[in-house]
Amino acid sequence: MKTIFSPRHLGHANNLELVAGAIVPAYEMPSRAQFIHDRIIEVGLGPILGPDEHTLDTAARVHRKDFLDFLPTVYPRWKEAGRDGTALPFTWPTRGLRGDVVPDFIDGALGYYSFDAGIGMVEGSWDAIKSSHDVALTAAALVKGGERAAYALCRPPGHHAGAGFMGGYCFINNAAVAAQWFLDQGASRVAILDVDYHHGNGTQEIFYRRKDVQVINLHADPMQEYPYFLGHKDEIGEGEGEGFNLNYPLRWGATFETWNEALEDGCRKLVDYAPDVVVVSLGVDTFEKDPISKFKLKTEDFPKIGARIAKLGLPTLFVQEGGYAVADIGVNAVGVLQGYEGA
Ligand code: SP5
Ligand code: ZN
Repeated sequence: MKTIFSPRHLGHANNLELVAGAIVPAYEMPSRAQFIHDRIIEVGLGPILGPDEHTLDTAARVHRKDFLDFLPTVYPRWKEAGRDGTALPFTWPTRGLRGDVVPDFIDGALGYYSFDAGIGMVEGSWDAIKSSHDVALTAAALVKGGERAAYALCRPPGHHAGAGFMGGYCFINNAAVAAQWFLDQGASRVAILDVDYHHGNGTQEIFYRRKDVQVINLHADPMQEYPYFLGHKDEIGEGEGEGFNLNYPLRWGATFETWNEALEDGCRKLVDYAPDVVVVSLGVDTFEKDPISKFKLKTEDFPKIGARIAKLGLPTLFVQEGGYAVADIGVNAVGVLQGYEGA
């Protein structure tokens, strides 16, 4: 399997986030991608290639134009305000506040275009975000070109980013952009299978009223876990999209056995949908040693996930999302891909 990867992710570094009452170094750090990169070489998964430059035209079909225009301006405006370090929001337009006016000053605009403080940006962040987007589209083109599967080693990840907001380490929704690109290239239906520990709220929001993209999410129950405000079972899609959004919320402590039952059910629904291509939002933060998660998957379980996905018999694009047990992330993420290849 070919991997698409860009060293430009390295510019998105040394940023901070707000967790458990403290400002801490962001869990979403550059070494994550480097560990995966090195593991690919170690096991000889296949060639690692750089991305081609892509315009943001496809992104503009799943994101709001004003949001895409805003992203590259964040850090320049942060500096204009006389700051350095990490650009972070601290005020959000919740119920009872105006959600329809973008404040002029950067602090207000950051709150307007985000839903949490997990989106710290530094000087090199925009370039990394753009490269991650390019990585996803370049890998998508490999699949469209006839590869059975391809791996987009994206960093930063994307599945929490909605049409008009960032959050949860995510800025551009790489998987959603890739899905839209497949449709624009002639696919009739695309399924997105999100196996990250956290609910892919952004992906759900983007496609909630659409039937051309089926969104299947396995994740920690939002009653207990981030992102808290989306990901319940009764969210099934709306209008034309009704029935095309499937959520499998699982309680803290879920083992592979429990998790795998949800995967099986999701795979059956996916096969019924008969998509032309599958986009896998591949988070490995379901791992038992993940520092911010509470599922119990073991290293030996990840290849089984890949093998099950291979059994779908569909062209597959893997898009990297979360996973924060940095020392194990390479073995686990590449384990999924090896499981796919071996099946
Ligand atoms: C892409 C992705 O996986 N994003 C995840 C964003 C999670 N942000 C919230 C983290 C909350 C961590 N709380 C537990 C702290 C344990 N020390
Ligand atoms: Zn996650």
